[in-house]
Amino acid sequence: MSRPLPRVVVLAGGVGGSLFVRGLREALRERHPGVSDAELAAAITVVVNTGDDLWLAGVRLMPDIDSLLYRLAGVADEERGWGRREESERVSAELGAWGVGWPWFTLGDLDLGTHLARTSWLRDGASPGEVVARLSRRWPLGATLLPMTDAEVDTQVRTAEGDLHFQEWWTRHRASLAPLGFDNPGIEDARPSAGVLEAIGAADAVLIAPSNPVVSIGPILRVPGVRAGLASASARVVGVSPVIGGAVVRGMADVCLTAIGVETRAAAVAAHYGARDAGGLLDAWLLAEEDAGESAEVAALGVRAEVRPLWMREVPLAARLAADALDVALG
Ligand code: FO1
Repeated sequence: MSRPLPRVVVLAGGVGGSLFVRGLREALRERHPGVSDAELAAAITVVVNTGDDLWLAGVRLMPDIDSLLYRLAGVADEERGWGRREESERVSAELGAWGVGWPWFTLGDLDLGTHLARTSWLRDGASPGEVVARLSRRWPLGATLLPMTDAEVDTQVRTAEGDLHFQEWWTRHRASLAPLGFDNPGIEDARPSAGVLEAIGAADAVLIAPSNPVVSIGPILRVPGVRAGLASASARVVGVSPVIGGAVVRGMADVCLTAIGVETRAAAVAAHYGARDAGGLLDAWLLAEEDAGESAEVAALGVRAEVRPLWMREVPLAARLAADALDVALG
Protein backbone atom coordinates (compact mmCIF):
# COMPACT_ATOMS: atom_id res chain seq x y z
CA MET A 1 0.00 0.00 0.00
CA SER A 2 1.51 3.32 -1.02
CA ARG A 3 -0.50 5.83 1.05
CA PRO A 4 -1.39 5.09 4.67
CA LEU A 5 -5.07 4.53 5.37
CA PRO A 6 -6.69 7.58 6.97
CA ARG A 7 -8.17 7.03 10.41
CA VAL A 8 -11.84 7.92 10.08
CA VAL A 9 -14.47 8.27 12.80
CA VAL A 10 -18.12 8.22 11.75
CA LEU A 11 -21.00 9.21 14.05
CA ALA A 12 -23.99 7.18 12.92
CA GLY A 13 -27.46 5.79 13.48
CA GLY A 14 -28.71 2.53 11.98
CA VAL A 15 -30.01 2.36 8.43
CA GLY A 16 -28.62 5.56 6.83
CA GLY A 17 -25.47 5.18 8.92
CA SER A 18 -24.81 1.64 7.74
CA LEU A 19 -25.17 2.51 4.06
CA PHE A 20 -22.78 5.43 4.54
CA VAL A 21 -20.25 3.23 6.36
CA ARG A 22 -20.49 0.55 3.67
CA GLY A 23 -19.81 3.33 1.17
CA LEU A 24 -16.80 4.49 3.18
CA ARG A 25 -15.42 0.95 3.40
CA GLU A 26 -15.84 0.61 -0.37
CA ALA A 27 -14.23 4.00 -1.05
CA LEU A 28 -11.18 3.02 1.04
CA ARG A 29 -10.99 -0.35 -0.74
CA GLU A 30 -10.98 1.45 -4.10
CA ARG A 31 -8.28 3.88 -2.99
CA HIS A 32 -6.15 1.26 -1.28
CA PRO A 33 -6.28 -1.89 -3.43
CA GLY A 34 -5.46 -5.00 -1.46
CA VAL A 35 -6.34 -3.50 1.91
CA SER A 36 -7.50 -6.19 4.34
CA ASP A 37 -10.69 -6.14 6.41
CA ALA A 38 -8.56 -6.05 9.55
CA GLU A 39 -6.73 -2.95 8.27
CA LEU A 40 -10.07 -1.35 7.41
CA ALA A 41 -11.41 -2.20 10.87
CA ALA A 42 -8.40 -0.43 12.39
CA ALA A 43 -9.01 2.61 10.17
CA ILE A 44 -12.80 3.04 10.39
CA THR A 45 -14.41 3.57 13.81
CA VAL A 46 -18.16 4.00 13.95
CA VAL A 47 -19.59 5.62 17.08
CA VAL A 48 -23.13 4.31 17.13
CA ASN A 49 -26.31 5.68 18.68
CA THR A 50 -27.69 3.48 21.47
CA GLY A 51 -30.75 5.62 22.23
CA ASP A 52 -32.92 3.16 20.24
CA ASP A 53 -31.89 0.27 22.55
CA LEU A 54 -34.44 -1.48 24.75
CA TRP A 55 -35.21 -4.40 26.99
CA LEU A 56 -37.99 -6.58 25.53
CA ALA A 57 -39.03 -10.14 26.39
CA GLY A 58 -36.09 -10.36 28.79
CA VAL A 59 -33.42 -9.55 26.20
CA ARG A 60 -31.43 -6.44 25.36
CA LEU A 61 -31.89 -5.11 21.83
CA MET A 62 -29.45 -2.69 20.20
CA PRO A 63 -31.18 -1.88 16.90
CA ASP A 64 -28.67 0.59 15.45
CA ILE A 65 -25.66 -1.55 16.40
CA ASP A 66 -27.38 -4.59 14.87
CA SER A 67 -28.25 -2.69 11.67
CA LEU A 68 -24.57 -1.86 11.23
CA LEU A 69 -23.45 -5.35 12.26
CA TYR A 70 -25.80 -7.19 9.89
CA ARG A 71 -25.37 -4.80 6.96
CA LEU A 72 -21.58 -4.69 7.15
CA ALA A 73 -21.60 -8.49 7.46
CA GLY A 74 -23.94 -8.83 4.45
CA VAL A 75 -26.58 -10.81 6.38
CA ALA A 76 -29.24 -8.09 6.77
CA ASP A 77 -32.80 -8.13 5.51
CA GLU A 78 -32.35 -4.93 3.55
CA GLU A 79 -35.82 -4.97 2.01
CA ARG A 80 -37.63 -5.04 5.34
CA GLY A 81 -35.17 -2.62 6.91
CA TRP A 82 -34.21 -4.50 10.05
CA GLY A 83 -33.10 -7.92 11.24
CA ARG A 84 -31.60 -10.89 9.39
CA ARG A 85 -32.14 -12.20 5.89
CA GLU A 86 -33.90 -15.58 5.51
CA GLU A 87 -35.49 -15.06 8.91
CA SER A 88 -38.26 -17.11 10.56
CA GLU A 89 -40.56 -16.04 13.38
CA ARG A 90 -41.50 -19.18 15.28
CA VAL A 91 -40.24 -17.96 18.66
CA SER A 92 -41.94 -14.59 18.16
CA ALA A 93 -45.25 -16.37 17.53
CA GLU A 94 -44.81 -18.34 20.78
CA LEU A 95 -43.93 -15.18 22.72
CA GLY A 96 -47.09 -13.58 21.31
CA ALA A 97 -49.14 -16.58 22.47
CA TRP A 98 -47.71 -16.08 25.97
CA GLY A 99 -48.43 -12.34 25.82
CA VAL A 100 -44.73 -11.53 26.19
CA GLY A 101 -43.12 -8.67 24.29
CA TRP A 102 -44.91 -6.20 22.05
CA PRO A 103 -47.34 -7.58 19.44
CA TRP A 104 -46.26 -4.85 16.99
CA PHE A 105 -42.55 -5.60 17.40
CA THR A 106 -41.27 -8.73 15.71
CA LEU A 107 -38.21 -10.55 17.01
CA GLY A 108 -36.95 -12.93 14.32
CA ASP A 109 -35.46 -16.27 15.37
CA LEU A 110 -31.95 -15.57 14.03
CA ASP A 111 -32.10 -12.03 15.43
CA LEU A 112 -33.17 -13.45 18.81
CA GLY A 113 -29.98 -15.52 18.77
CA THR A 114 -28.04 -12.24 18.72
CA HIS A 115 -30.16 -10.77 21.54
CA LEU A 116 -29.77 -13.92 23.66
CA ALA A 117 -26.00 -14.02 23.16
CA ARG A 118 -25.73 -10.32 23.99
CA THR A 119 -27.93 -10.63 27.07
CA SER A 120 -26.03 -13.68 28.26
CA TRP A 121 -22.70 -11.82 28.02
CA LEU A 122 -24.17 -8.74 29.72
CA ARG A 123 -25.43 -10.93 32.56
CA ASP A 124 -21.95 -12.43 32.85
CA GLY A 125 -20.67 -8.89 33.48
CA ALA A 126 -19.42 -7.79 30.07
CA SER A 127 -19.96 -4.13 29.17
CA PRO A 128 -22.05 -3.24 26.09
CA GLY A 129 -18.81 -2.16 24.39
CA GLU A 130 -17.24 -5.59 25.05
CA VAL A 131 -20.42 -7.29 23.87
CA VAL A 132 -20.39 -5.33 20.61
CA ALA A 133 -16.73 -6.28 20.11
CA ARG A 134 -17.61 -9.97 20.62
CA LEU A 135 -20.55 -9.80 18.21
CA SER A 136 -18.31 -8.05 15.67
CA ARG A 137 -15.75 -10.87 15.75
CA ARG A 138 -18.14 -13.24 13.97
CA TRP A 139 -17.82 -11.51 10.59
CA PRO A 140 -15.05 -9.54 8.84
CA LEU A 141 -16.84 -6.19 9.10
CA GLY A 142 -14.06 -3.92 7.87
CA ALA A 143 -15.03 -1.38 10.55
CA THR A 144 -14.96 -1.14 14.35
CA LEU A 145 -18.33 -0.51 15.99
CA LEU A 146 -18.41 1.31 19.32
CA PRO A 147 -21.64 1.99 21.22
CA MET A 148 -21.70 5.70 22.12
CA THR A 149 -21.83 4.75 25.81
CA ASP A 150 -22.11 1.67 28.03
CA ALA A 151 -24.87 3.36 30.07
CA GLU A 152 -28.54 2.52 29.41
CA VAL A 153 -29.90 5.83 28.21
CA ASP A 154 -32.82 4.72 25.99
CA THR A 155 -34.58 7.58 24.21
CA GLN A 156 -37.97 8.55 25.63
CA VAL A 157 -40.45 10.56 23.59
CA ARG A 158 -42.54 13.11 25.48
CA THR A 159 -46.09 13.33 24.09
CA ALA A 160 -49.40 14.77 25.31
CA GLU A 161 -50.42 11.14 26.07
CA GLY A 162 -47.36 10.57 28.26
CA ASP A 163 -43.78 9.39 27.79
CA LEU A 164 -43.11 6.50 25.43
CA HIS A 165 -40.00 4.52 24.62
CA PHE A 166 -38.72 5.65 21.21
CA GLN A 167 -39.42 2.19 19.76
CA GLU A 168 -43.07 2.28 20.87
CA TRP A 169 -43.51 5.79 19.46
CA TRP A 170 -41.97 4.75 16.16
CA THR A 171 -42.95 1.13 15.52
CA ARG A 172 -46.40 1.15 17.17
CA HIS A 173 -47.55 4.69 16.47
CA ARG A 174 -45.42 5.36 13.36
CA ALA A 175 -44.49 8.79 14.78
CA SER A 176 -48.16 9.84 14.65
CA LEU A 177 -48.25 11.12 18.25
CA ALA A 178 -46.87 14.66 18.12
CA PRO A 179 -43.60 14.67 20.08
CA LEU A 180 -43.06 17.42 22.63
CA GLY A 181 -39.42 16.49 23.11
CA PHE A 182 -36.88 13.68 23.30
CA ASP A 183 -35.02 12.71 26.47
CA ASN A 184 -32.30 10.25 27.36
CA PRO A 185 -32.78 9.86 31.12
CA GLY A 186 -29.46 9.49 32.94
CA ILE A 187 -27.32 10.60 30.02
CA GLU A 188 -25.81 13.45 32.03
CA ASP A 189 -24.04 10.81 34.15
CA ALA A 190 -23.02 8.63 31.20
CA ARG A 191 -19.51 8.37 29.79
CA PRO A 192 -18.41 7.58 26.24
CA SER A 193 -17.65 3.88 25.89
CA ALA A 194 -14.02 2.73 25.82
CA GLY A 195 -12.23 3.91 22.70
CA VAL A 196 -14.67 6.63 21.61
CA LEU A 197 -12.70 9.68 22.75
CA GLU A 198 -9.38 8.04 21.81
CA ALA A 199 -10.65 7.40 18.25
CA ILE A 200 -11.93 10.97 17.90
CA GLY A 201 -8.63 12.35 19.22
CA ALA A 202 -6.53 10.22 16.84
CA ALA A 203 -8.76 10.66 13.77
CA ASP A 204 -7.66 12.16 10.46
CA ALA A 205 -11.32 12.77 9.57
CA VAL A 206 -14.57 12.86 11.53
CA LEU A 207 -17.73 12.35 9.47
CA ILE A 208 -21.31 12.86 10.62
CA ALA A 209 -23.44 10.36 8.68
CA PRO A 210 -26.74 11.55 7.17
CA SER A 211 -28.60 9.96 10.10
CA ASN A 212 -31.47 11.47 12.07
CA PRO A 213 -29.97 14.61 13.70
CA VAL A 214 -32.37 14.44 16.67
CA VAL A 215 -32.73 10.80 17.75
CA SER A 216 -29.59 9.25 16.17
CA ILE A 217 -26.82 11.87 16.20
CA GLY A 218 -28.46 13.88 19.03
CA PRO A 219 -27.97 11.23 21.77
CA ILE A 220 -24.31 10.68 20.72
CA LEU A 221 -23.61 14.40 21.11
CA ARG A 222 -25.38 14.42 24.46
CA VAL A 223 -23.00 11.88 26.02
CA PRO A 224 -20.79 14.04 28.25
CA GLY A 225 -17.32 14.45 26.77
CA VAL A 226 -18.24 13.78 23.14
CA ARG A 227 -18.82 17.42 22.17
CA ALA A 228 -15.63 18.50 23.91
CA GLY A 229 -13.74 15.68 22.18
CA LEU A 230 -15.02 16.80 18.79
CA ALA A 231 -14.28 20.46 19.57
CA SER A 232 -10.64 19.69 20.34
CA ALA A 233 -10.11 17.07 17.61
CA SER A 234 -7.30 17.86 15.20
CA ALA A 235 -9.34 16.33 12.34
CA ARG A 236 -11.93 18.30 10.41
CA VAL A 237 -15.55 17.48 11.26
CA VAL A 238 -17.63 17.09 8.10
CA GLY A 239 -21.38 16.50 8.14
CA VAL A 240 -23.59 15.09 5.40
CA SER A 241 -27.11 16.54 5.18
CA PRO A 242 -29.90 14.02 5.86
CA VAL A 243 -32.26 16.47 4.13
CA ILE A 244 -32.39 16.51 0.32
CA GLY A 245 -34.59 18.97 -1.52
CA GLY A 246 -36.36 19.99 1.68
CA ALA A 247 -37.38 16.43 2.65
CA VAL A 248 -35.81 13.66 4.71
CA VAL A 249 -34.64 10.64 2.77
CA ARG A 250 -36.13 8.04 5.13
CA GLY A 251 -37.63 7.63 8.58
CA MET A 252 -39.17 10.31 10.77
CA ALA A 253 -36.42 12.92 11.04
CA ASP A 254 -38.79 15.63 9.77
CA VAL A 255 -41.20 15.00 12.67
CA CYS A 256 -38.27 15.02 15.11
CA LEU A 257 -36.77 18.22 13.68
CA THR A 258 -40.14 20.01 13.80
CA ALA A 259 -40.54 18.96 17.44
CA ILE A 260 -37.29 20.69 18.40
CA GLY A 261 -38.04 23.77 16.30
CA VAL A 262 -35.70 23.05 13.38
CA GLU A 263 -36.98 23.36 9.82
CA THR A 264 -36.55 20.40 7.47
CA ARG A 265 -33.96 22.17 5.34
CA ALA A 266 -30.30 21.31 4.81
CA ALA A 267 -29.12 24.74 6.00
CA ALA A 268 -31.36 24.58 9.09
CA VAL A 269 -29.82 21.24 10.11
CA ALA A 270 -26.34 22.72 9.59
CA ALA A 271 -27.35 25.65 11.83
CA HIS A 272 -28.66 23.14 14.41
CA TYR A 273 -25.23 21.44 14.52
CA GLY A 274 -23.45 24.82 14.36
CA ALA A 275 -19.99 25.88 13.24
CA ARG A 276 -17.04 24.44 15.14
CA ASP A 277 -15.48 27.91 15.16
CA ALA A 278 -18.58 29.20 16.99
CA GLY A 279 -18.77 26.48 19.63
CA GLY A 280 -20.72 24.02 17.46
CA LEU A 281 -19.77 20.86 15.62
CA LEU A 282 -19.07 21.42 11.93
CA ASP A 283 -16.13 22.51 9.82
CA ALA A 284 -17.91 21.60 6.61
CA TRP A 285 -21.37 20.52 5.45
CA LEU A 286 -22.26 18.54 2.35
CA LEU A 287 -25.52 19.67 0.75
CA ALA A 288 -27.35 18.09 -2.15
CA GLU A 289 -27.39 19.68 -5.57
CA GLU A 290 -31.13 20.22 -4.99
CA ASP A 291 -30.24 22.47 -2.02
CA ALA A 292 -27.37 24.38 -3.65
CA GLY A 293 -29.35 27.60 -3.13
CA GLU A 294 -28.79 27.21 0.64
CA SER A 295 -24.97 27.22 0.35
CA ALA A 296 -24.60 30.92 1.18
CA GLU A 297 -26.75 30.43 4.30
CA VAL A 298 -24.46 27.60 5.43
CA ALA A 299 -21.32 29.62 4.66
CA ALA A 300 -22.76 32.52 6.69
CA LEU A 301 -22.77 30.19 9.72
CA GLY A 302 -18.99 29.85 9.36
CA VAL A 303 -19.30 26.34 7.90
CA ARG A 304 -17.70 25.42 4.56
CA ALA A 305 -20.57 24.47 2.23
CA GLU A 306 -19.87 21.78 -0.37
CA VAL A 307 -22.51 20.78 -2.91
CA ARG A 308 -22.39 17.11 -3.91
CA PRO A 309 -24.76 14.37 -5.07
CA LEU A 310 -26.13 12.99 -1.77
CA TRP A 311 -28.45 10.19 -2.89
CA MET A 312 -27.09 6.83 -1.66
CA ARG A 313 -29.59 4.38 -3.09
CA GLU A 314 -26.91 1.72 -3.41
CA VAL A 315 -23.36 1.08 -2.22
CA PRO A 316 -21.50 2.57 -5.26
CA LEU A 317 -23.36 5.88 -4.76
CA ALA A 318 -22.69 5.74 -1.03
CA ALA A 319 -19.01 5.10 -1.82
CA ARG A 320 -18.86 8.20 -3.96
CA LEU A 321 -20.53 10.27 -1.26
CA ALA A 322 -18.22 8.92 1.44
CA ALA A 323 -15.20 9.61 -0.79
CA ASP A 324 -16.44 13.19 -1.28
CA ALA A 325 -16.89 13.68 2.46
CA LEU A 326 -13.44 12.22 3.10
CA ASP A 327 -11.84 14.52 0.51
CA VAL A 328 -13.46 17.56 2.12
CA ALA A 329 -12.18 16.41 5.51
CA LEU A 330 -8.66 15.57 4.37
CA GLY A 331 -8.16 18.14 1.60
N1 FO1 B 1 -39.14 -1.92 13.15
C1 FO1 B 1 -40.44 -2.03 12.88
O1 FO1 B 1 -41.00 -1.13 12.26
N2 FO1 B 1 -41.17 -3.11 13.30
C2 FO1 B 1 -40.60 -4.13 13.99
O2 FO1 B 1 -41.29 -5.08 14.34
C3 FO1 B 1 -39.19 -4.04 14.27
C4 FO1 B 1 -38.52 -5.06 14.95
C5 FO1 B 1 -37.14 -4.93 15.21
C6 FO1 B 1 -36.45 -5.92 15.90
C7 FO1 B 1 -35.10 -5.79 16.16
C8 FO1 B 1 -34.43 -4.64 15.74
O3 FO1 B 1 -33.11 -4.51 15.99
C9 FO1 B 1 -35.09 -3.64 15.05
C10 FO1 B 1 -36.46 -3.76 14.78
N3 FO1 B 1 -37.14 -2.77 14.07
C11 FO1 B 1 -38.48 -2.89 13.83
C12 FO1 B 1 -36.43 -1.59 13.57
C13 FO1 B 1 -36.28 -0.47 14.61
O4 FO1 B 1 -37.35 -0.41 15.46
C14 FO1 B 1 -36.23 0.95 14.06
O5 FO1 B 1 -36.53 1.05 12.73
C15 FO1 B 1 -34.94 1.63 14.36
O6 FO1 B 1 -34.58 1.54 15.69
C16 FO1 B 1 -35.04 3.11 13.95
O7 FO1 B 1 -33.81 3.47 13.54
